[in-house]
Amino acid sequence: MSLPIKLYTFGTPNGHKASIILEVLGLKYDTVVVDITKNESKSDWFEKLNPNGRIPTIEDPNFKDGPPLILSQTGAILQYLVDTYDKEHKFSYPFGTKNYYKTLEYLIFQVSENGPIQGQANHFVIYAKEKHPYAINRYLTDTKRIYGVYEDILSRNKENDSKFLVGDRLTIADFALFGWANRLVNLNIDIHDWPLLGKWYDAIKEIPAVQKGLKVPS
Ligand SMILES: N[C@@H](CCC(=O)N[C@@H](CS)C(=O)NCC(=O)O)C(=O)O
Repeated sequence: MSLPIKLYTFGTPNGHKASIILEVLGLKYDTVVVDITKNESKSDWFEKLNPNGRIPTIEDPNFKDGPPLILSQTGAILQYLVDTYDKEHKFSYPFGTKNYYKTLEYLIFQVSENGPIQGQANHFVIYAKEKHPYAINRYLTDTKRIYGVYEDILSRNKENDSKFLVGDRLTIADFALFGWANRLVNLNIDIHDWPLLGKWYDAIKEIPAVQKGLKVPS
């Protein structure tokens, strides 16, 4: 890889998923701050990159021989980065193997259930001006249910004492979840209420590259 990747981001759980994987893979990247509190994610210039108007987005000028690849949706970003830059499979499994598909399963679980449901919980518990007990209860209950599912996934992975979601190594399924697990505290939920997840969380949080990723944008 020669030129730095551009990361359009803000300091949110989805933004941190992207910065953490870039750090963990040791990739060169430049950060462009998109201040979502000022609605910059809905500005014309940003929506030209991502019609959905949400961070993060990456732009990889090294994409094959053609123009840069512009990519949004954290599931796609994380998959693209390991497919392209983790040729030794330190944080992924070879295409077509059982663990490749299990990683995909839990990555999709994260982006389609964990992120949106916890996001709604955040909205109704923290940001909504009017407090709706029905909505608060519904999304808090489902957020806790989903972390219970992850605890079960960890407990079923007997390789390496249930330390990882899939097989014997950290993958994008773990890093995707970590971005959101790191914000559970905002809902007054302690990840250590699930013993395996608590250990999983503490171990990932100690990784220096993860700590760097969590500080992006500075
Ligand atoms: N499904 C998207 C969700 C991205 C997303 O919700 N980003 C939030 C920040 S965590 C955002 O940009 N919010 C600002 C807005 O909606 O304008 C993904 O996985 O990348």
